[in-house]
Amino acid sequence: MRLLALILVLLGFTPASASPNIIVILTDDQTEQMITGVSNAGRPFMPFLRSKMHLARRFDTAIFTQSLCCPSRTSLLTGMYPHNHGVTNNKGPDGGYQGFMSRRLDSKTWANELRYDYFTGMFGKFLNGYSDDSTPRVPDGWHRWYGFTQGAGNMFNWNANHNGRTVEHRGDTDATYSTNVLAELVATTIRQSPRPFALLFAPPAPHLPAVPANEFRNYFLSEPLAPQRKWSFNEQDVTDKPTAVFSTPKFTATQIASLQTQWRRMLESGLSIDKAVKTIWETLEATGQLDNTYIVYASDNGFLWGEHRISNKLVPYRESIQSTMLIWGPGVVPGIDHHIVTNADLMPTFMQIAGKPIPEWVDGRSLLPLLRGQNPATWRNQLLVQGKPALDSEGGVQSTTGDAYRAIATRFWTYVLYDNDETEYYDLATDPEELDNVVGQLPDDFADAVEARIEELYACAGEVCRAIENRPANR
Ligand SMILES: [Ca+2]
Ligand SMILES: [Ca+2]
Repeated sequence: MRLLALILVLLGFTPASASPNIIVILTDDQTEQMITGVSNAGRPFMPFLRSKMHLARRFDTAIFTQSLCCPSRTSLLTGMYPHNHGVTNNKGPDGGYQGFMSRRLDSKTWANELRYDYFTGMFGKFLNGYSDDSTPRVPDGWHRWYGFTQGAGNMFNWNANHNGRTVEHRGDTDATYSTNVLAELVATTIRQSPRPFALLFAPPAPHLPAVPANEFRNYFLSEPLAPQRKWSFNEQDVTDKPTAVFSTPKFTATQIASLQTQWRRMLESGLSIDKAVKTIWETLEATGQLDNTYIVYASDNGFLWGEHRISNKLVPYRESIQSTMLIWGPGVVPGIDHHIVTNADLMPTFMQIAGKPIPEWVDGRSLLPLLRGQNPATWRNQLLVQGKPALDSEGGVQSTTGDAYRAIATRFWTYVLYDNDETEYYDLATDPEELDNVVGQLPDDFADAVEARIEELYACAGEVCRAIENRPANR
């Protein structure tokens, strides 16, 4: 086939359609509610995105293998699970950009695999610690690189490494606001790309401190903290929960007010991301490429906003480990899809889109059959989710914040095994807010089987992982 294609090109025939383009829009700490939700006054939090949601395959059970920036981003880039790529923290030898590069994982990303066929580009926050590196370089695989090097949390006044050269952005006008600048760079790249492109747009937004653009400041001035409506908010009875949660006091009125302010700022900075999506979408439309481009919209992890008395990611509760992933593209059948998907599935999906073999190191699976509306005979019924390793790589300190665990998440339940041997089980069908840990009511043989499966999944790689995940996960 390749030879035939080559001959046709030499004879002056161009293929009917070029390889599809790929754009990943990856946001930081944006929860599902912030992506798909609507304000108290009925205004969508992301109005443009919402207006296009009916055209997307909308995966409502997108589970993170580890709800933390670097582990999740590394899975998205390489298709590997954290226990195999080894980047299980945001810093230290097993974390961050340094942990990623010391393992030479830049040679295992989709960008690197696609670099001869595609024009690849990375715009924004790559991995934590990139800004700390004394001589940040351009990781392998990227033709156009625009990585944050300084003030990664800042939306105004920031530096970037542009293909090895430092670029400074100074000022406090919206023209220098990082989400806007990065979106324009993506748009320019779309217009100028000499061949099919595969781009990662990774604004540092809406991560706290979440400084909004001037144009959206106070847009959600009177917006209440939505999670406050849940029963799980400041959970009244935590006697069912492990020690870390049981020993956590409720949020005070002052703390709740502070959470509410942060919530509003994140929503306001989300409006600039929404504008960026519009810029990208309209640029694709104007250049006639929209129908030949896959667009992925995903967050790198979820977050708890006071549920179970917690304000954090990493923990095994659904607002932390689960979100919605949206994908548009040629042949994509729109609709809500309940299959369990994860960030590690994007790498093999892109390989299939590009017509390339899926590398042997990949643990995830291609989403292409689901995107085409097929119902595969077998699919993942469960996914291993892990917290931080109990031994902190910084100094060997035992984690006491409830984030040292391994868990199995299915569509219907979560079983959590902490490194200190505490356990949790939630039946999402009867208890979607995870108010009642009923692990004590499980038959012993079921709990034993789940814990054995956790061990199996923690040791698996590639095809073995996929086979274990496909097993039934009924109670
Ligand atoms: Ca994050
Ligand atoms: Ca409870």
